[in-house]
Amino acid sequence: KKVVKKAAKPKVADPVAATIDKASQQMIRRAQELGIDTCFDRNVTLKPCNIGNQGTCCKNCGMGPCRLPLPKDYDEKNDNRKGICGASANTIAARNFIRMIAGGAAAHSDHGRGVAEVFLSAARKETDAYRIKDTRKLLEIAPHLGVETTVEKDGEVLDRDIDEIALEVGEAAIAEWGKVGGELSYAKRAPEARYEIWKKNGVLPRNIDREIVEIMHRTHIGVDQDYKNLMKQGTRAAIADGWGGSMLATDLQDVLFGTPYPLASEANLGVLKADHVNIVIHGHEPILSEMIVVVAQKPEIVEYAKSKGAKGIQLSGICCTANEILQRHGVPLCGTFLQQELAIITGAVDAMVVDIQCIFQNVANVANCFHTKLITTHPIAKMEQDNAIHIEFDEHHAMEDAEKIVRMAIDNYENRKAEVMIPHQKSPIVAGFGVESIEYHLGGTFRGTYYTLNDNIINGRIRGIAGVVGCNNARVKHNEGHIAVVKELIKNDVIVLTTGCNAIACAMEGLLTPESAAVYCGPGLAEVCETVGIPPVLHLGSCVDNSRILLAATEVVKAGGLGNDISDLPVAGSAPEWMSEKAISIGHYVVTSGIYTVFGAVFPTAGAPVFQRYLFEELEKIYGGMWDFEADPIKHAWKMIDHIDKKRKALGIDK
Ligand code: CUV
Ligand code: SF4
Repeated sequence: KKVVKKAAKPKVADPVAATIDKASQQMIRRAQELGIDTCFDRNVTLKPCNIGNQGTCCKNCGMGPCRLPLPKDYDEKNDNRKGICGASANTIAARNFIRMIAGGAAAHSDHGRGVAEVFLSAARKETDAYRIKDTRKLLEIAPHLGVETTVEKDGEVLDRDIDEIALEVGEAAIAEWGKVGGELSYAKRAPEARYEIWKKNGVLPRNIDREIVEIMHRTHIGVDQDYKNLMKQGTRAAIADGWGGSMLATDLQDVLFGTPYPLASEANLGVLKADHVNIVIHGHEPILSEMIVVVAQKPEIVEYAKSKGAKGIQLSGICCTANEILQRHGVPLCGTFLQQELAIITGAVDAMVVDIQCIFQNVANVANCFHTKLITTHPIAKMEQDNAIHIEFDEHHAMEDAEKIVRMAIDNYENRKAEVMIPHQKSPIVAGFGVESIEYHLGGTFRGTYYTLNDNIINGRIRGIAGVVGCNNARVKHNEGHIAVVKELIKNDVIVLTTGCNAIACAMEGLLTPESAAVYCGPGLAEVCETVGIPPVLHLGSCVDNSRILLAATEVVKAGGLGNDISDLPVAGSAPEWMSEKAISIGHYVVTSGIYTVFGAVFPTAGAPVFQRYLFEELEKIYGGMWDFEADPIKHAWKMIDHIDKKRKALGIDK
């Protein structure tokens, strides 16, 4: 008898279970109607490997993969799991963990290096497109790189020439990646007590590249097989990222493009406009996107768009590039990491321009179903699909390259075919905060008046500070964790500093407006926000701008009254929906800078409980900060609040 099998209907995601965002739900449904798969559908069909998930699968040599899942009857005293070479579960999990740090630190730091190179060519006046814009910031960072800003002549102290300073800063900055001897210059920007802890524990970075290379060496088969010693190197590379590669990226970007100050904009897919040429910029480096912003505003380019029947050009961003051009120009946020495919599904994107990091290869496939041009721009980030157009962006012809890209998008406007469907959802936002503007908005200093941050923490109106950051992760409901954690924190008077995709999630939810304070905050935080007119959730920029959080914490320490190290502050960190290696590097430099940090979604060390306990408990004894994991967002927030209360008590400022 012939069995006729009905073709199984492809399994797809339930849009309402996949995301809390209505606009995204609509686009997931739309994609399914059109038969185009998105990450939400692939999450249903592609299940993660349970052993890899636990962090105990090793494939560092050709005898593996050696897989060491946690046994059901796990007994810590008799754990004799080992790989062919004898590597223990702790060794394997620690090696995997610090390789993630290496990946993350490399990504941030290579981004920083790219900025430093452009900075140097701007300082050498080799390019017209980039100039030293923010001289105040330049003068502020110069001393930290050993560059004098004044010169003594005949007993008189004179200001040095700005161009000379810029050149020396550029050269000193580049050297941070590979100098021979010495230590990371910016390590001394941390509070003195913090620097001493790093020094005592032998984790002061020598230079940025070396620490990453040494991770690759030490995790090769048969080298470092002591999880504590492996983590020391992980710490050194993470500090080199946070206080080095990332901080230099932020500083040099601020000098080149301007230090952000608060400005208004909008967020979510509804920022796309049906009657405009839509260019979506996605990735991380402002080097490219800054030029696109400039070109898209040129009158002749706008005229050109109009000549093709469009009303104008609408730029918007995805991922951290979005945060960069938002904070400096008010360009609206199109969406988070998980909305990159959905933006194209609208049928209204004439070009998606990408550079580096967090770009799904599948955007090329989705673009292929529409008229959308997918343009890669970076020599280290191309795609195999034929429809991906590569226009290499070079700082020496930056304007020409940007103009070519924008014109290509404009020319493509008339090719729109599929019915355009743009969700109407978008939220007003205020973004662009930083150390400078927090100080400015809260009394012009950190301590001494009714308005300042320190005084409000001491008097208890603000219970503490939380840094809530990081990615989205298709394994958990899009934005649910982000929003629940942040709302619980502000409800309990904890002010939130945000970056990355958490910042975009908060933006979409309307939490980045001063008006949201009255709706969502506890009475103390609401009072502060209403008095000074700031949102309870402050958008500090992209992932490399987590360095702004480190510096804000440092300023709070230096202003006094709250102990003498970052680990004394009522502060906690969180990444509710992390997924990238960069998030692990960030988490670890935050922890080793003295901040208790909770991750949601999954944690990649569950298969090695002893090693995990080292991260979650033992690290506190060394650094005053430690890791934790909590998938439930309310419990997650309360772990942070409890830690904040513990610190308040130790400071003697508990109510
Ligand atoms: Ni760099 S790293 S998903 S874009 S925050 Fe967003 Fe932020 Fe994570 Fe990527
Ligand atoms: Fe297995 Fe050791 Fe090779 Fe890892 S390094 S794959 S544990 S033999």
